[in-house]
Amino acid sequence: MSCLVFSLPFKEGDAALGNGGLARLSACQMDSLATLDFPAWGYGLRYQYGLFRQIIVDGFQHEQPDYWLNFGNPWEIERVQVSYAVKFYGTVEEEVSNGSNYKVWIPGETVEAVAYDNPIPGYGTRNAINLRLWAAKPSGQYDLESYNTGDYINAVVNRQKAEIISNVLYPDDRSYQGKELRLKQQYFFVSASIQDIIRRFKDVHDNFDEFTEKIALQINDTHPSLAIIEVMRVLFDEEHLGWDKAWDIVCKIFSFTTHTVQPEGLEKIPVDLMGSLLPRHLQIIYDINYKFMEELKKKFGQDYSRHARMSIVEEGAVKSIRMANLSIVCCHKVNGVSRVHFELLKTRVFKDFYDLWPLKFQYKTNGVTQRRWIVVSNPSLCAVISKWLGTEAWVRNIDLLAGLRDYASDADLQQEWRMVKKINKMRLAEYIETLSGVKVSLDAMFDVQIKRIHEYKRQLLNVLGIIHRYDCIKSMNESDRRKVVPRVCIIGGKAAPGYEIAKKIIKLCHAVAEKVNNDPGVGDLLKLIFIPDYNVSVAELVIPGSDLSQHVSTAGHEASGTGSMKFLMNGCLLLATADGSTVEIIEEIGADNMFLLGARVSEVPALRDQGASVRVPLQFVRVVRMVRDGYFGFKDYFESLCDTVENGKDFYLLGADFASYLEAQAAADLAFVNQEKWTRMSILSTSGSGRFSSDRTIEEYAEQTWGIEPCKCPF
Ligand code: OAK
Repeated sequence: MSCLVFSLPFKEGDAALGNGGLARLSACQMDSLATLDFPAWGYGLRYQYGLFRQIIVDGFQHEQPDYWLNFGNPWEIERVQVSYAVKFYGTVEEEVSNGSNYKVWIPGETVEAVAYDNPIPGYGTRNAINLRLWAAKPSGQYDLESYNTGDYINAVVNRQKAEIISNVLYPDDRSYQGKELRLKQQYFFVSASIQDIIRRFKDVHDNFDEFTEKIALQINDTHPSLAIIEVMRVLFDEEHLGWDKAWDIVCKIFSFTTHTVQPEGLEKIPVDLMGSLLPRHLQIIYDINYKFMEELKKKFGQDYSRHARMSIVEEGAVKSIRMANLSIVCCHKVNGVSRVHFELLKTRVFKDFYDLWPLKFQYKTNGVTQRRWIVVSNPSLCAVISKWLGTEAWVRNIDLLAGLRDYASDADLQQEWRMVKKINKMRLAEYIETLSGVKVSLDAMFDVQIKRIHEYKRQLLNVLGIIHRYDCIKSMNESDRRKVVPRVCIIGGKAAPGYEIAKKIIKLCHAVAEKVNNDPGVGDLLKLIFIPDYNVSVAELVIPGSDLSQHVSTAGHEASGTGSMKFLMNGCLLLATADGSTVEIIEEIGADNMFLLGARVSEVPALRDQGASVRVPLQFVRVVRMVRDGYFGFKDYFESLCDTVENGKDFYLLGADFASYLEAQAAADLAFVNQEKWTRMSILSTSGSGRFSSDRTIEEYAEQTWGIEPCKCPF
């Protein structure tokens, strides 16, 4: 049995408080908010256990807890004095005050939320903003009943249960299982944050007249969307502002960004669960929905199927609250994260809502921060860029990167550029050797796919392509072999613990690597490395050392994708489908400077309709057969994986795109042989990456959605 555990040589581990692209996007946006002097705060949960650590045993993924606070966290400031009581369960009663009836929520359980502040300093400015994370602690009021009845032991045990709420991050970023603890986490986070926002506002204001001018709240996907209902509850039930005034405020302060494409990926909370945990919130949701349905009737008459599609409450075997519908109804803006995503929202995912409120819908193409993804992770490239631009100002003003375009063919820059890449490849090669024992050639093309493992992201397409390459090399004569461009194929990513097929893809990577890497007849021409425990620190090492990077999701499935932007900034060439933000990347750097493949968004439905009769190349049939026949071992285990791409079940169209994938790979080989051409393409990639800085995204949000301006620190 072989077991691989490896620690990166960095000074501290990641605070892995998110699953993937969605959370990392927020981190980039916080850096931009601080650097651009915006007065903004972020809120989140201080999980004791972040995303699991992935270890690989005999090629299989195993999960280990990530107790990241083991050695303390020097960057956070515990604010014991900033804490709020968060209520759960209980009943709703009526109360008369000043001649009016009000609802009062009598909770069944109360938990304390304690603030931990994580200052985020801007770059080149004195502005620092705050990321406030909440930790759950037992409340003084917790289970008073047991104390009173003398059940001391039970009372102490129950107090400890409170802490469970912020214990662990759910590691599956997409499936919604209607778990009570997850809903508890969401409300805990939301309630504490809203109490904090209102308290901070009330510290300097006597009434709510200026609330909508001072506060803008951005809902990052639907996970915090209960915040909308919480503000409604506080303003209506506790502040007694009246329904219309409270509703007006809510609609003005909240905006929503959706980060998904699949309608089936949208979050739904079972009504029974909501009613038991948050009884008053469920009533408010029903009231909002009732008024919304009345509005629909006025607008569309008796079109009941439209009403049913748009309703916040979904009827069915499990009656549920559709959190996306709730967010759209209550927010003044609904944002997509790329142009393709926006088109899909308008025409498919939220078509009914777009027909009703076209002006609500917008998009802000995602971006990443150059300060982390170039300056911190690639200091050598950073130095070369500053030297050739004659300034470091691009670190705050990314548009200046375009100035590199003029030197893309300059022999001196090209030489320095290649040297930087070599240094980064050396670093990566050392890392690979330490963790896997495999020595890789620096002359080989480092071809990388690192991201969460998902069927739609098609790591399987990559592995099948590697098998094809291996098969070709095996059948070549000596003179043909000499023409092969050596490749080091690197794959990394975590599979959700319960995602069987994703775990099989990881195992297949290892099984193929075992065969290929130990085949003396192949040698340096092909190596396959699976990098375990992919995380941000690993990305910082891998991205600068990559030549080519793959972003090959089936068109129409990746809302944006931000990994591609990090590679682009680091001068890696992209091998990609026209999906998510790649479509906009093509516009910036030109299709000639990348390797495009696959069906386009508009072609996918027709291909799917063809089912088993879709045209699939023989090479595809052959490589799948090799896996099925046990060429890489584990014949029975891989059978269900092969079934996902054959016999009319190839939903993600690996077979249909395979020929095009191989062509794109061949074009990459051809370009790599001509190092001048390759380096030019690489420089043009970096110089064209300016649009994909989170600084631009944040400026767009500030102007078009939040209506805020920079607020420079006066000292
Ligand atoms: C996860 C759970 C629910 C909804 C969305 C996600 C998610 O991770 N979405 C990802 O967001 C990124 C940031 O916008 C995008 O770049 C990815 O394409 C998208 O999958």
